[in-house]
Amino acid sequence: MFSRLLIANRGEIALRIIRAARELGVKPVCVYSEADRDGWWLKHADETVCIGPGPSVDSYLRIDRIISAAEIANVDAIHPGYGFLAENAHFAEVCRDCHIEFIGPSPEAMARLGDKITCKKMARAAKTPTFPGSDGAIEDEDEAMEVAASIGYPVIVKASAGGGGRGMRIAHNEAALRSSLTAARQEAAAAFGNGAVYIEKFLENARHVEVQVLGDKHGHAVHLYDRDCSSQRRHQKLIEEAPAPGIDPKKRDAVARSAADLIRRAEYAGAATVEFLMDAEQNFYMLEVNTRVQVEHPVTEMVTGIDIVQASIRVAAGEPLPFKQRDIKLNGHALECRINAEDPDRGFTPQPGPVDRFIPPGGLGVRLDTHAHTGYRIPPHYDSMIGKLIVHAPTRPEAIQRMRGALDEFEIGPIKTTIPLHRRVMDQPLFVDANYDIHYIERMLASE
Ligand code: MV4
Repeated sequence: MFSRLLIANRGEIALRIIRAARELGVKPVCVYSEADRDGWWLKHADETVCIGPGPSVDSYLRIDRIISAAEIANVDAIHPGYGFLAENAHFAEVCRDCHIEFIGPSPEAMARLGDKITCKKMARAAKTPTFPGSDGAIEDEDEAMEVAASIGYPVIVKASAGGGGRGMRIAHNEAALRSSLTAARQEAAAAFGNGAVYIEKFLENARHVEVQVLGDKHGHAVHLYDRDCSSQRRHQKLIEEAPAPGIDPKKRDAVARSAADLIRRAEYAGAATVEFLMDAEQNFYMLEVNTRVQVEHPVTEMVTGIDIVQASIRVAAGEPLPFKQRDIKLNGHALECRINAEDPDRGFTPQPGPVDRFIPPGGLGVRLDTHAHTGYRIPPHYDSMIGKLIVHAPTRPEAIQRMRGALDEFEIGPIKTTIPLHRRVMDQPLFVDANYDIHYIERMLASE
């Protein structure tokens, strides 16, 4: 096991990684920006190194400064968390060149799965279900028309280097496809330096279901079942739950196993998430693979009892996965509400500034992952998520009831947060009946 671990991140995920490192007897080292100087997670690090001014381009995104900090602090590994450099294959490569273990996949595995076209090819080989569409990059307009004619409209044009909703266009007919293709190519080339695009059948009114996977360096991969992340607005998830409601047990097992097969074939070590869309008939289609630990990993931890962050550190240190697929059992239901410092009544505008009042909820089955507290000042430079409220209960209705209570106990002020929005969602019949899709939050907001 490592003796010292540098955390190249901030806020709640830095704290989450500190806790996992401590439990493994690994000494956490934190880098921080000038805007995070007073962050209380830093008090729990063995050593801290300032890496520059508040804006992330001058600090948390600076590979040179993070590597310098790693050398100064004499760490043997770096955990990137999520966001910032977590899915940057160049950063993973620099770590390797500097003989520092990157906690995550090899740069090669990251690049294979990060490129949507190679990822989809690997998925097809692993028998992970994918959307019908082009076999690889679209070469010319004629090919695009042929593919679209064979799968039928509507189709979606996606950038191979895109993801998370960037670089996509929907086309309902030939004329629209012609212009979408040109525009998508140009956008992708400008935004990602890679103009490769592909086409697939566009599915409306789907659910977003994703499978948590863990791989090690000894050729093993297991899945930790699924989460539903359909509760989102503009590709920002708001509520996640595990397991995904309304899936037949056989179907659940088959899809999850296919996700683990993909990760095994990619020779992937670490935590990964295989994203799918699911239609009303429970057909699954892979979207993309996230090569990092995700914000919503706690819901899976609650229903499986497995510490995903600890596991990611263990496998990076070369240990084999400490469990087999048959050891992994689902227990109860978990929900996560993202607590963002945003004003839902003003288009979700960020709310930086002082938190004068912060009264956290508690009790059986209530988990709060946060770096915020009374007296904390939210810096303007970063993501507005200041915490994640997670509940675990024997059944989904009990989890919803527990979440209602926890949201009622939770007080944050004077800044506005997403807490009142979550309270409304917990009383929405569509949510309570799990009768929702990827658009229902936006529909609910439009109808209010
Ligand atoms: C799709 C799709 C419908 N059909 N692909 C959006 C983010 C990126 N991961 C893929 N996305 C989508 N791909 C096909 N073939 C609809 C979306 C999509 C979406 C997916 C998940 C969660 C929210 C979404 C919101 C709009 C569109």
